Amino acid sequence: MTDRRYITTPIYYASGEPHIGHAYTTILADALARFDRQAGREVLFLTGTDEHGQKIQEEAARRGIEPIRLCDQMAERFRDAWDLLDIGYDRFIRTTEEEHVRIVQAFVQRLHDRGHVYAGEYSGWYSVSQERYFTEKEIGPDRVDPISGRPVEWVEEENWFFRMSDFQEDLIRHIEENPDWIVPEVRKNEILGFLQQPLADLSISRPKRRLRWGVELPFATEHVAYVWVDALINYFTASGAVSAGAAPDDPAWDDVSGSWWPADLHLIGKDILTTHAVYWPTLLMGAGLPLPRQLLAHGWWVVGETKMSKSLGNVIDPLQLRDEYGADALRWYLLREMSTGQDASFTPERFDIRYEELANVLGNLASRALGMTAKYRDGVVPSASGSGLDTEVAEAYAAIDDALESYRVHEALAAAMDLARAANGYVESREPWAQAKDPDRAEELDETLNTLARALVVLSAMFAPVCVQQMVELASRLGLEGVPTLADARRVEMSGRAIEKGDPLFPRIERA
Ligand code: ME8
Repeated sequence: MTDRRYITTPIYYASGEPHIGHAYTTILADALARFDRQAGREVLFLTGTDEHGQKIQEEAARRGIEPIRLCDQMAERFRDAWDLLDIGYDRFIRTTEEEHVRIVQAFVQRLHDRGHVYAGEYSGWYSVSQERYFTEKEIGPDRVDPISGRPVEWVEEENWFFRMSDFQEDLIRHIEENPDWIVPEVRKNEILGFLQQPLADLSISRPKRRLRWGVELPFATEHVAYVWVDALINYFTASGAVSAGAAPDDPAWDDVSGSWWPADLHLIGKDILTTHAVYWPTLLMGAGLPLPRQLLAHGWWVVGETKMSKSLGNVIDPLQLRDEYGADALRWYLLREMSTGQDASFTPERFDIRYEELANVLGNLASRALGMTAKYRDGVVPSASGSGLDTEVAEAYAAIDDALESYRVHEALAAAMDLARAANGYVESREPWAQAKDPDRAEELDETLNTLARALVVLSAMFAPVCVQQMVELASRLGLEGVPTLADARRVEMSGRAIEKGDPLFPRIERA
């Protein structure tokens, strides 16, 4: 494994407010980035907003403002939301940035110069909601797009095309030779199934008379780039592989080795799998660039049976949940509740159950261990040679390593919670309150309290990528400078350290 990792989220449409779905992908990326940083890797974590195209143009018109005003407002909203949810991205990209616009232009010019584009007529069924064409088969007799359920429109126009079909065989070979390139496997198979049909060429432009809000094609100035081409290139722009001023034949395009390109992981929802697993790699092949190392397509948050989405009007506001329960609790719920890759149903009841787990297992353990150390040993962790819970700690480490290897974040978190549960069980079996009553058992009590303090240090490191705020708090109550890395956590010397009891980390919340 490299000691650098470049992780991306989709760039979200600047036409709507951030919702739980966006928050999920971004929190997942953030937690993975935090686990990586904890393991000593240098990370570039990219997110941002997708600001061109018909969807944005129409939303701005609906609101009676200029598209750029809408984008400015929404980019700010996404940034604020990510701050409130403790998302530590390294770069927030906006596709209206000058740097990105110039790189898109150089990229498409490069495709042109390498002979991969041609002008032609296009006709087909277009979904503004998804900003893409769908086939007759995909839209079915009702003529709605299969993802949002919204009607599609018939479009006939002059377009520039990318010879995507030329790369079909290479793409199939790439997927077959790299079985983990698309995870989970069900998504890989979906793409391989899709690639059994001949691939059509990709329309990469829109005439300005229909759509003005986009990046002008340098070789056909009466057209703008198709928004998905513009959007996908964001990952390349932010890698710093070529500078904004670089010509399409600049040698930098042929040697990206010093840069962050290729990305290690594109995290996406399964709704945008085709664009990422077919359009994007073939565009990169056309431009002569290396492909991203991996795509992870996660499932959907659904309400009842349907996907949560702005166009369906059934979205949950993550910031409201954060105001009620705190960012840590929301992050915990989303990451613990969804098995990476599968759909999950959002319900307030499940949210409460997951919150109670934090409060009653982890929070309760901290209260008990810190409280008893305060009460029985004047707030100083006693020294002891005992090795209580060592087996459970080792098992939790191994389970977390194994789970993270294949992005089963929910399992890694379950293993951490299991350790907290085991530590509560240890308290029950040791009965420190009984040990405290009997002066002959002072050494036993020392061992109990020392073991619990060491377990809490390890737990603070295991939960820190998710419960960002309260694990910093816990580490500080344990007398530490900050949360240790996972590797260091099991070696922290606790004997003689002054701790602080404090209030519950996850207080009981009365539901209105
Ligand atoms: O598609 N459950 O942007 P978008 C889980 N701009 N995740 C969900 C979700 C749900 N119900 N709803 C949305 C776009 N998401 C393009 C992307 S990338 C070059 C361009 C998440 O605002 C999930 O990550 O519609 C999904 O892929 C993404 O938001 C779509 O966000």
